[in-house]
Amino acid sequence: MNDKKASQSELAGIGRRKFLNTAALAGLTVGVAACNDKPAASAAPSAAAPAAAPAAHAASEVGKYEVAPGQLDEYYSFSSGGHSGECRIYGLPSGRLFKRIPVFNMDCLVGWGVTNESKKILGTKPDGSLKYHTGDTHHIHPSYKDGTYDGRYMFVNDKIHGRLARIRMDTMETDKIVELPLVQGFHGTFPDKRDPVDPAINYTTRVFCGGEFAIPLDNNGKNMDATADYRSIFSCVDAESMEVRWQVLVDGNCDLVASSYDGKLACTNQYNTENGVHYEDMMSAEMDACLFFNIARIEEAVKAGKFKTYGGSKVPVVDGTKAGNSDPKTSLVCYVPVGKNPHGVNASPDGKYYACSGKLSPTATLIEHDLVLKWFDGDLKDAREAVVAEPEIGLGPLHTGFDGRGNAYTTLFLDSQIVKWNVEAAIKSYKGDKTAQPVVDRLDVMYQPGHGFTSMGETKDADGKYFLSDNKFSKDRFLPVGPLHPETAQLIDISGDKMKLVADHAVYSEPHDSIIVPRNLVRTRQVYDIDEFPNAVKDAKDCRVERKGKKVTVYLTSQAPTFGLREWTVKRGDEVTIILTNLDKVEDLTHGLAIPKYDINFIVNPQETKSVTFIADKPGVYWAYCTNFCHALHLEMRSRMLVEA
Ligand code: K7E
Ligand code: CUA
Ligand code: CA
Repeated sequence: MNDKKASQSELAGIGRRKFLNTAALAGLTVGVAACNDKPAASAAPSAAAPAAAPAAHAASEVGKYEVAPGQLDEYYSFSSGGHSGECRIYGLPSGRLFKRIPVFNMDCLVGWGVTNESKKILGTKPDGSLKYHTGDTHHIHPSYKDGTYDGRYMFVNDKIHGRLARIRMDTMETDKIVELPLVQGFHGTFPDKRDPVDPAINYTTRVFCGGEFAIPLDNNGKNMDATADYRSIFSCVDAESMEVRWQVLVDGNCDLVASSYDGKLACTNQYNTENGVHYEDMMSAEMDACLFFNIARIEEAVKAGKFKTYGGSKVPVVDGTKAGNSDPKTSLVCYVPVGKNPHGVNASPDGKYYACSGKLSPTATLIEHDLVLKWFDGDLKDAREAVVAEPEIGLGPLHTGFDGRGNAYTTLFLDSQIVKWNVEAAIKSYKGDKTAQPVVDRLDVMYQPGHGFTSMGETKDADGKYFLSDNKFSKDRFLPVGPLHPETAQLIDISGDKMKLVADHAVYSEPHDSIIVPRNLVRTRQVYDIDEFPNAVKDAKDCRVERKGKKVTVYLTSQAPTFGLREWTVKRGDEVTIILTNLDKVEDLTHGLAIPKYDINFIVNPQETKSVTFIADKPGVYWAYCTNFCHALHLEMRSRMLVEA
């Protein structure tokens, strides 16, 4: 397969298959069955056969990618956690898991969803209970400055409830969550990289969000059968305030999202041009689209009052439909036709191109940034003319990473491969040059890759060292652990001509997209500043119980190996708020507080303050104890809560 002399159609691995037929589609819908239809060299994963082990390199070489005890990883990888609702931090190349960041989920370890502070971020109902307990994180992207990561924030979507969360990168904790109006299935998200108009703003101030599922705009149960009126919405959130700035009504739907390096455009691939409600309707058209949003024009339209509002939301919604945008010179949105049911759109690090993969077409469509701008100027007859290449690369292409050396790496879900293709060769081939060979390498992965991404590949500093393939199936790659398998994250060295598989990392379900960032770009703090918390209990001497009617506040500190109060007394029926400040200043010295039968469990990191509120409805003695091993006398670190009958 990897022989340089292999013909391009062999390398492309598609030959007879062209566009997917109905049988292959049936295979797609049942998951992995379609992977039987693949070249002989890439053995199909069967239930038990560990057949497809890569024989490409010696075991000794694999050691090169290990990180010895006491040594630090070269890269961080920040990963979404799918329907776990969280995000994770790994080290690369080791694949070691460092941290799970609770975002939309509840988390016992840190008390996310337990403390008052986290509940406020997550959002509550009028009775103070959490509005949602679930989330589905797919795409995680940091804020930018001058085309690369600035280490301030990461943004991540919740597909289920249509929420966007922000994670502070100094503490790696979620600090804001916003719910998008009129949106279900918020899928792709991407921060902008600079302002479209003001050159001084060369950093992220907006976050773009693609709404995948079309719904009635007044979703009040009165118009559910009028499916032709269902609409999808593209949203823009302010990166600082995390308020929704504006939204765009589109024809069809949004899926993944990318942003341009010059700040002028955001784009989303669209698999449901048909506006179908059932899956066969969504696959009926031969072509779908990639939509480009003209950010400056949209914001002018909002300023000029050319918007509507829907369903009780106050957010301005501009018209991005084809009917409302017939003249390119005033259009807010450009619809570029691409292969059937695309999945994924990625901007190349040089800012020139967007790769939009076919999924149901064995092609990647390459769209040139400047030509889209030309269309908006009225200088391109047809939006399709913005397409500069459409190489046939294999079956089920999804996501594309770039190496900064002119090559693209696309995951092939159905072929269970990564295909490396050369951008310039693809452009030449599209122009009719028969000698141009777009596909330069392919590598089997185990199995069914979803996202693949390169080190720094979504910045202008793409370094071309690693590609990580986040695979959806792992089957025979790890010891069996019952019906739910781990997923596989396969690390591939892309620094040479040939891709080299160098590690299999088992990861808990289910990562979608991740990024790989050199360690020097991430600057975290290990100890909080006590003054960041207005309710901090700054001295053990300040520990006390204050009562106002039935409301009782317990001021508490922790300092290994004691809490500031040996016991505290409340009355049955009191509303009790415990404020706990960790006075320890030593790095890594975290304490916890758990109260049996009261469902309280949270941690306080060095110099951090958190609080919980509950009704003392059960009289008796309750040992409030430290959960986080902190000291030789950790087990002795406990106080009594006395609830009088
Ligand atoms: Cu392909 Cu939600 Cu990015 Cu999953 S999406 S893989
Ligand atoms: Cu404090 Cu354990
Ligand atoms: Ca379609």
